[in-house]
Amino acid sequence: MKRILNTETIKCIGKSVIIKGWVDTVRAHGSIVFFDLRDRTGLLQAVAGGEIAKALKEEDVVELQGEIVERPEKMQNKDLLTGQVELQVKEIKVLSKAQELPFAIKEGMKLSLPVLLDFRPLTLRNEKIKAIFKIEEKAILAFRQTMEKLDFTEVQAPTIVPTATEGGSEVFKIDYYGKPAFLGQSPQLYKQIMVSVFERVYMLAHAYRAEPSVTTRHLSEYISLDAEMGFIESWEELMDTCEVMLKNVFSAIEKDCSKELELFEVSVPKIKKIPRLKLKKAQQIILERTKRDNTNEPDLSPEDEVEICKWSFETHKSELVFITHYPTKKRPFYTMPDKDNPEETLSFDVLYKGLEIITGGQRINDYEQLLSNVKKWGNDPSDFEIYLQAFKYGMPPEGGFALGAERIIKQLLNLENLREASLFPRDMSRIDKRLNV
Ligand code: AMO
Repeated sequence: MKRILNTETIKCIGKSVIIKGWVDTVRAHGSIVFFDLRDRTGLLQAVAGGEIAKALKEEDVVELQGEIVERPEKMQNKDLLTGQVELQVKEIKVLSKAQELPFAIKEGMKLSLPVLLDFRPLTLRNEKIKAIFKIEEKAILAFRQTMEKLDFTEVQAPTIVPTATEGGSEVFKIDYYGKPAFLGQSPQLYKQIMVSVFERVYMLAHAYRAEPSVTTRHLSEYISLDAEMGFIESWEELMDTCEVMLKNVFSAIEKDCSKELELFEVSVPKIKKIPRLKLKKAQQIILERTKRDNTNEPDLSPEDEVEICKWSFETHKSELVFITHYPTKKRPFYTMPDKDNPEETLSFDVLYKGLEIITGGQRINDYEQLLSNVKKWGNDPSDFEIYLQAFKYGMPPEGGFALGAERIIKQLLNLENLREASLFPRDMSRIDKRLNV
């Protein structure tokens, strides 16, 4: 007999079946044991007697043979997909015995963050924690499908690179055959090069940032969903593309992950037109609302990001907002200055419920201008030789953006810490094991 999945059992009343999975919860009633069996489709109640059943413990992996029967009306569980039936077990094969658990997996997100991460293989088995990554999978898939539909080509970028790209010192240096190299802070330079090949490209990249402090919004390694497009008519086209992508990502999550969203008691934002405002204007609004004067700052502080999102929601019913025209001196060398005011750039961030989830903008596509900026930003052009080649030999007006996968999920699900949205987070004090405790 071939194994069937738990959710298939509802069509098998009266039939003999084999199912396999993990023992989720065990409830002994005298000589009878009730337990839920978990497989990739969900839970199924099983009822068994005998010594093997009595010895079953949570997380044991078993193969069960038995008959699917309909539960009496008042014993049916409406909250469970298979709640109408149960398996009357005839034979139990233990495929793998689990050791005593350090905590009940049901505790899930109630566990402290260090425990959540120290026991990741176990805590990921929790229904709600698992849901985070089901939603993340859907977000990434929808990103990919949207870009494909918009005629972008998927490409892969190396992550061992000769130089930092995003400015700042947040870069991991590695020993590369006795020579210095770095882990890529972003696939930025490669996606730009690839515009000169395919016009429109996207990538699901891993990006590395040697963030010097532990915050709830930074990881040392994160998933960067990158897109870059050539022959743009205006830099606003980039924001239009972002909007389409976000709309698709959220509606795919809503369509395919309703059960998972319910666990978090959240719904996806309904995106129509995301408000767009210049950084200076945003700072003015924040000053008026809070009396906090950050009008001379080159960026928004975390509190300012929260405040401007509140404003966006109150005045435009939008949980997301574009902030544009960040100062030239604070953006990476490749960012296109606004020709009406070269102190500002044609760049943007998307903030969602108080946190930046996307950065993007138009790039400098003129070779001489780019070369001069590489030097102005204190870099050695020879480190950028391959990159600059693409511009030397013809690059159309272009731009793009990158979405932090963990960040959008954190914000959607109201998670307290970005680490909760990363399967195996890397931070200052952790590479699977704790480094400094
Ligand atoms: P930026 O550095 O703003 O821009 O990064 C883009 C997006 O990546 C996410 N992100 C992070 N997520 C988790 N941990 C971090 N340490 C971290 N750093 C960044 C954020 C952010 O919005 N090359 C440009 C993008 C572009 O212009 O196309 C870049 O990397 O969601």
